[in-house]
Amino acid sequence: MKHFTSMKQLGDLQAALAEAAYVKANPFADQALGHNKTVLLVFFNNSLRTRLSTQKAALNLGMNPIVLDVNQGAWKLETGRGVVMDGDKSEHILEAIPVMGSMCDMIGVRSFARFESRDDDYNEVILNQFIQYSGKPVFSMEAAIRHPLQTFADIITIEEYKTKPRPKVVMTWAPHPRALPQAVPNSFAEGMSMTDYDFVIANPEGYDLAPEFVGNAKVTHDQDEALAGADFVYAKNWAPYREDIYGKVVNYDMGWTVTKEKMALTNDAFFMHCLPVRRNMIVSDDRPSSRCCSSRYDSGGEMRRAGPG
Ligand code: AN0
Repeated sequence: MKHFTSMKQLGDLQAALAEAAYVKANPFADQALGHNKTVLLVFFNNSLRTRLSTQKAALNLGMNPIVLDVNQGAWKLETGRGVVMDGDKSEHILEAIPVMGSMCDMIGVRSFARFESRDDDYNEVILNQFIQYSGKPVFSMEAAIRHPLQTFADIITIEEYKTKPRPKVVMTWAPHPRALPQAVPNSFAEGMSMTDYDFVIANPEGYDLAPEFVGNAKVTHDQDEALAGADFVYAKNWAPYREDIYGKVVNYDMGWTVTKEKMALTNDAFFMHCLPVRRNMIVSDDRPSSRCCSSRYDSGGEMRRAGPG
């Protein structure tokens, strides 16, 4: 059975990009594909863009989407093994998943890193139970360590806006008040390794991503050096991967916020962010000289002058 949980499972990236371009140009061409098929979208965490765009994609393909917000209206699910269920969780995930599987033909799952155990997060214990027990093809709508739908949309956007064959793409860490998962930056780095772009990661000391995701990418702790000559600036906060500080906010350095001055170091770069973005934390409102692109499916590639408001 085919699952989609990592960029690598896309196979040939160029073929996937060509197919995506076709689907964007002909959104209703495959209306018959999903006839009488149901896709269940299971959210353990909040979502705006993924929730809307995945439902819209399903409708465009003639499928029936069912959305389940596990924490709002369903029984609270226990996910650990051997737990005495005397707390607030009424049902075990082992009973819930087969029911979900029986009601649909494929399942999308959003389950963020919990930062309780690095091993549990990096072993994708929630997502893998859906793969094991639902009996249906599973796709990730951001799981603990990867967000391939986001990355695929990001690469489509870069392909649409790049003005040279091998643009310089800089993914820079930026400050945030809460610990955010590594899924988006991990997948972005994984996706970049499938392209021939000039890819650089800039992050403070202690914030290096897991080596399996960094791969052969250039990593620097000097943001200004990374931004020099960039064609795309991809800003993102993530919490540390390092074992002793895993999932903790140990750096709040506003010197890493992407500002107008920082963007002036670039080659008039496009600014990108997966959203939601905290203004004047990740990126300042005063970046009007830069260009912005937002990359989400059917709104993908939308570009606007980046003024405040
Ligand atoms: C999530 C994250 O950083 O992984 C979702 C991004 C698409 N962001 C927040 O929780 C704010």
